[in-house]
Amino acid sequence: MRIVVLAGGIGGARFLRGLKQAAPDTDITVIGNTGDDIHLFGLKVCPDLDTVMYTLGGGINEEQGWGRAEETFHLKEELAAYGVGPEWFGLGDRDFATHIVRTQMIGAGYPLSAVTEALCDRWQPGVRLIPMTDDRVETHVAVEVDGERKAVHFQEYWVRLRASVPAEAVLPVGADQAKPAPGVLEAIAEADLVLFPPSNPVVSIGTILAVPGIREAIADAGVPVVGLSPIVGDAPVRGMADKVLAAVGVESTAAAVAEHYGSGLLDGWLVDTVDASVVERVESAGIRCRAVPLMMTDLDATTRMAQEALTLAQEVR
Ligand code: GDP
Ligand code: FO1
Ligand code: CA
Repeated sequence: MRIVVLAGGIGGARFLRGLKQAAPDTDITVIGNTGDDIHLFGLKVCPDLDTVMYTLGGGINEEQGWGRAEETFHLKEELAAYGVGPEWFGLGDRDFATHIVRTQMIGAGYPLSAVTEALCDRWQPGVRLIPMTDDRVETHVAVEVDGERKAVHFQEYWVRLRASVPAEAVLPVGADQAKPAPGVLEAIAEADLVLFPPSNPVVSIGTILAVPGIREAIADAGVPVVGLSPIVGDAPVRGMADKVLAAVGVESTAAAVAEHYGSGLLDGWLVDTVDASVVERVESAGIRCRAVPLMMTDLDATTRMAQEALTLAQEVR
């Protein structure tokens, strides 16, 4: 069996650990979001790709959910001593090595997809990880700060501003001109199943779907497309999904997110048991829906979530 998963960072990565356990003999291709990518100190940083790679490869900081375990910050401190920022973005010493290798390879002419494959040679994530595109895409967020309307990089919105100002629009800059990375459309065409993990529907999965050709390939693949809600009890489990959903005019509920994807894309949708009352609403939108526990508290719970997604896929087939 071949499964394609569209993934952001923490939500996608943690779900993938459960999926690997639930479907051990399965060929899993992960299409990773690169809209969060940022260039800092001359280096290209790919937070969502790295979160998937480190989480599945055993190098993640488990408590934080991003960055390296056993990290130190000497380099950041030395840069700050020279007055070189930004100080608001925490790049650790171990993590820096990944960005140096990536940037060096890109400078030597390798596309991001080839670089990601090379980095994964070390981490052995047990899935094939492909960036959504080799082209530069950067999510920007339109905000109003002190009466001035401006667009800031997604990382500035989330990490520096802590999503404390309303997001008025979310712009995947460059997405309209981007091409799917080599292997992306092929993996979708050859898949038996496409899964949307409980990743951010706007700035993770929404950004991947904004790359021309990807949404169409999924809709045309003729295989079940099953998603898991990142919204539980009308709020994101963590992060700022409520803020960016508001920016695209979608309420922060498990049902509204399913309707936002729509029955043209989604065949099945899992909501948490606390949201069981929305099952009928989702089904009346033409999407098969079940309520099951959706909190990824540990690997066993996450594995059961992945099993539920596979069971729902059988039903909608
Ligand atoms: P990010 O790129 O690091 O923000 O990660 P993703 O986009 O992959 O996932 C973020 C989403 O994961 C957030 O909207 C969270 O609500 C969701 N999430 C995190 N942990 C859980 C969980 O245990 N259960 C569910 N259902 N969603 C979760
Ligand atoms: N998140 C933070 O909240 N603060 C940070 O300083 C920070 C640094 C960072 C460095 C590398 C990396 O791969 C991720 C990092 N993140 C940090 C997480 C990241 O900003 C976001 O959680 C994701 O991009 C949201 O999807
Ligand atoms: Ca992300």
